[in-house]
Amino acid sequence: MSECIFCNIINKELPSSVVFENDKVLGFKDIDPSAKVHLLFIHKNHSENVNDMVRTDATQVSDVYQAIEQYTAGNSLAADGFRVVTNIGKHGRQDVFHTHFHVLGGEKLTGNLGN
Ligand code: DGP
Repeated sequence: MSECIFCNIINKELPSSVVFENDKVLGFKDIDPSAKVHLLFIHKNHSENVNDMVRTDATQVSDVYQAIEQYTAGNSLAADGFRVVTNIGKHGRQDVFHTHFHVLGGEKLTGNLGN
């Protein structure tokens, strides 16, 4: 087992509800949803946050966004709209230090992006 819970999810050493998978990216349901639909999209290569990801290999950002586009295009999220959020560090309230992109939707979200 890795110390990183999302690496363990990628390696199937921890269970998750997978909604999307290809050779580079995994999408799965957030364990503590903040909206009717709350998914997490992660790259299979570990990085700590999106700044770290860009410094390591910026193409990973497009790998993740392409996966989000492919997943949402196949269901009502793209038609109705959704939000993508990535938290960085303490002030960003990041709790899991494997870069992840929250995909939120399935209902009209609040306009509040702050605390
Ligand atoms: P953040 O605060 O941006 O680091 O968000 C971390 C998210 O990860 C949070 O919404 C809850 C979710 N999460 C934490 N542990 C697990 C887990 O073991 N499984 C799943 N599916 N989600 C998790």
